[in-house]
Amino acid sequence: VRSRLRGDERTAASLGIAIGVAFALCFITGVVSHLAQSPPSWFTWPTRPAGLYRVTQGVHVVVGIAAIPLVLAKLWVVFLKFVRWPPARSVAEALERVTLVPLVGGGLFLLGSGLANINGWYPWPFSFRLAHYWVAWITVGALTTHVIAKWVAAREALRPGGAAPIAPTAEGWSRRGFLGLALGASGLLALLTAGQTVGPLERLAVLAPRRPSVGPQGFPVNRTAAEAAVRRTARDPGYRLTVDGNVASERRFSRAELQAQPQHEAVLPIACVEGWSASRRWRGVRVRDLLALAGAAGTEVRVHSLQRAGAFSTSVLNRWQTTDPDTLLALEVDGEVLHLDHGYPIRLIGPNRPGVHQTKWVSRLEVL
Ligand code: HEM
Ligand SMILES: Nc1nc2c(c(=O)[nH]1)N[C@H]1C(S)=C(S)[C@@H](COP(=O)(O)O)O[C@H]1N2
Ligand SMILES: [Mo]
Repeated sequence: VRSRLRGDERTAASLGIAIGVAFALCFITGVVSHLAQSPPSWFTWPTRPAGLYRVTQGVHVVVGIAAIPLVLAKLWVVFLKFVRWPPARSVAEALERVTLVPLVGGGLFLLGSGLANINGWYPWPFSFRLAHYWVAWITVGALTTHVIAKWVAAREALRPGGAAPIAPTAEGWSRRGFLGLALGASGLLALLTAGQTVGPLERLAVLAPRRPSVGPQGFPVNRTAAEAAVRRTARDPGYRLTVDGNVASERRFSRAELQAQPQHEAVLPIACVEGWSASRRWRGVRVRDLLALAGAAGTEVRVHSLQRAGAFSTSVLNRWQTTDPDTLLALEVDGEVLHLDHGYPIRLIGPNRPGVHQTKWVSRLEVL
C-alpha cells in the first residue's frame, strides 16, 4: 500500500528525534557498562551510589527494547528512498547515503544482538560484548553524521507549516496517528519489560526474560551450581577460603571460622548486565577485615571461585571496592544461609558492581 506517509519528511524527522534520544541513552549507558566491566588504567569504577549500575543497565536494556518499534517505523517511512533511482545526484549526497549502511546495519545489529543476549541466545561465533561495543561506536558515528547532514531539512520539515498536509494512508493513518502508534508501541514494550528491574512493575514484565522475585530464596539464578560444576566442592566440609598473594601472612578460613568473624549487613542489589536486578539484605564478613587479618599490602584483589572455567570464575576488586565497608563475602541472604545456587558457602557482594562481578562460590582472595 502506497501512501504519502511513506517518504514523509516530517514523520521521518519526528521519529529520527525519538531514535536519536534512545540511541544516545543506550550509548551512554552502554559505555558506562563497558567502563564498569573493563576499566582502562586511568579509570576507577566507584562504589557509590550503590545502585548506579542497576539504574544505568536497567535503562540501557529497557530503552534499547523501546527503540525497536521506532526503528521499524522509521524504516517503513523512508524505505522507498533506499530503492530510489538514481541513488545520488552529487558526490556529497553519495557520501551521505553511504553512511546509511553502517547506520541502518549497525542499528539493527545492536537491537538484534542485545535482544538475543538478554534471552541467553548466542547464535554467533564472536564475543557479544566486543561486537556490540564496537558496532555501537560505528553506529553512533554514522548517526551523528546523519543528524548533521539532515539538520537543516529536518528543522524545515518540523517547523509549523513547514510540511504540506498529507492524505491519510489507505488504513487511515494520519501523521499524528502513525507517530502515536510508533511511540505507543515503544512505551508499551518499555512497560512490559521494566518490571525486570522496577519492583512495582514486576507483574507486568511479561516480555522480560527474568522476574526479579522468581528463583531460590526469591531472586533469579543466572548460573546454577550444577552448571558451574561446583555441587561437590561447594558442600565439601574441607572447604577453606584462602587469602594469599601480596600479604604478610597467608590465611585460611573454614566457613565456621568466617561465621565467627564480625558480621556486617548491607542491602545491595544484584544488577545483571542483562538488565534484571534484585535488591536483597546480605550478611557476612567485610572483605577489608579479612585483608587486614592477612596483613594485605596490596589494594586490589582477584576473587576466585570454586568454578574452574568460564569468564565469571574470577573478578577483580579495585582499591575503592576493597576498602568499602559494604563489600562483603556473604554467608547469608535475607536471614537464611545462602542457597547453593546463590553461591554457598560464600559469595562476593559489593556496592555498584555489575552482576558478572558478584562472584559466587568464592574460594580465594588473591591480593595483587
Ligand atoms: C534491544 C536493544 C539493546 C539491548 C537489549 C542491549 C543489551 C545490552 C547488554 C545485555 C549489554 C551488556 C553486555 C555485557 O556486558 O555482557 C549491552 C552493552 C552495551 N550496549 Fe547494548 N543493547 C541494546 C541496544 C544498544 C544500542 C542501541 C547501543 C548504542 C547506541 C548499545 C550500546 C552498548 C554498549 C556500548 C555496551 C557496552 C559493551 C561492553 O561492555 O563492552 N546497545 N547491551
Ligand atoms: N562463579 C560464578 N559467579 C557468578 C556467576 C557465574 O556464572 N559464576 N554469574 C554472575 C552473574 S552474571 C550474575 S548476574 C550474578 C547472579 O547471582 P545469582 O545467581 O545469585 O542471582 O552472579 C554472578 N556470579
Ligand atoms: Mo549477570
